[in-house]
Amino acid sequence: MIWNEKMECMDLEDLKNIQSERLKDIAEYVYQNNPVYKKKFDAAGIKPWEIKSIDDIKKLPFTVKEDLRDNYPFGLFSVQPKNLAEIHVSSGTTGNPTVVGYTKEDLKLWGEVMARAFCCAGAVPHDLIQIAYGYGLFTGGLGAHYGAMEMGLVIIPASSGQTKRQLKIMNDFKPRILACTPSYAMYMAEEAKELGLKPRDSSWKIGVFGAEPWSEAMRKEIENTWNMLATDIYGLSEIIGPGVAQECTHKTGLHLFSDVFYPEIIDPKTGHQVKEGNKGELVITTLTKRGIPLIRYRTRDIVSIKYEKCKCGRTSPRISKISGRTDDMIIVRGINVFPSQIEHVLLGIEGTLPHYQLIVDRRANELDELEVWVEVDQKIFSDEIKQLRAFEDKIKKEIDSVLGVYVKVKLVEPKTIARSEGKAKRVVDKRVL
Ligand code: DLL
Repeated sequence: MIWNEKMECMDLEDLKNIQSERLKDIAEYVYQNNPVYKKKFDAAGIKPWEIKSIDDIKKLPFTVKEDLRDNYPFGLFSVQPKNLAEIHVSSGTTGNPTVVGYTKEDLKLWGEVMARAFCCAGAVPHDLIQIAYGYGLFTGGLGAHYGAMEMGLVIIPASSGQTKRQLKIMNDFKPRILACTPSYAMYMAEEAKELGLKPRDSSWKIGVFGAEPWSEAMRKEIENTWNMLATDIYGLSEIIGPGVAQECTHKTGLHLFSDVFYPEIIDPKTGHQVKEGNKGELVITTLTKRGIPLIRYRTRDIVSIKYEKCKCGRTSPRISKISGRTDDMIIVRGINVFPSQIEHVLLGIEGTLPHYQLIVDRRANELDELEVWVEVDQKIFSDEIKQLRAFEDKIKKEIDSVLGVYVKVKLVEPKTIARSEGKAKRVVDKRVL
């Protein structure tokens, strides 16, 4: 089922016309209503009325996360706080958190795009959905909630955590859809097995997983373990939360709802758009949001995009699975490494478990070192030291042959690495930079 056939299957020329109209409108709107944007536009020497079509977007200045932080809490908003309906906060590791706000209209938009997303994943009205993203200031829980409400799903607002209770709910109420982070889906499988449940017999048949990078190998692992279709959902608080893009059941890229979120893929160094199909940083302009519309927001997420029509009938462009973030990239002896690439290699090796962590360190005046901690089967642990070393070597060689980088490997026993009910912490950075 396609939630909004008119918008999701629109002829690309018509879509471009809508995008152009909306860009003109939003550029004018932020210029009139937000002093920070007015200053930015003036500094770039562009007036909103000079924007004639979506192709002129290149003339507009970028927005970066620091703009939000520097203007904490409400400086980038285009409405007075009293005219908002809801506020969310995404916690950063340093400095001020990022604050975003929604007007009533924005909340409707959020419900709309999330309803599109659930339909993409294969949900139909009256399906039961267990929402195990955190509710609260994080956008995952409530965003999913509004979409589920909009499309008429039966909502179980479980929020994240209390894993035994999650499993009891699944077992007793038999929801067909599970929405949570992929790492939490794996954690729940582990707990289920310990409780004597058989994950493959579970009622969950569709997973709507996102909020963190996860590899194709992890998808396979989840699909095999739970006997379900695992789909990828992407989004970020600054743009709306979850609901920016979502895979359909063909799993050939995530449909990005470009009538409302206009995507560009740029070379992060030059800021120029890259050719269709090439990887680069995703930049998004919110075309209709009112509370905190963002112009050319640099997500730091790395994707490629394609514009061909999908087998499902949707014409909305598709982005590739997010391969990493520009700021998540670890440079080991000059080679760029993303955690998801390591994940892919690890999960392809028989005997490893889907729980790992990357430790980055740098001794004084030396190069960065990467140590990969990975849990392995108890069976491997009962092997002799010699066999353990051989297994470590096998992992090192495999990583070297795929990524061309030499790493250290440390095998650890099951349950050594902290489990996550939300976003998993894959990288521990010990460098003092
Ligand atoms: O994570 C919103 C969300 C909630 C998306 C639930 C999907 C599901 P933030 O906390 O602001 O918002 O984090 C946004 O998370 O820029 C990406 O780096 C990463 N991210 C989100 N979805 C994916 C995904 C929510 N499917 C940041 N694959 C983004 C990889 C993802 N990374």
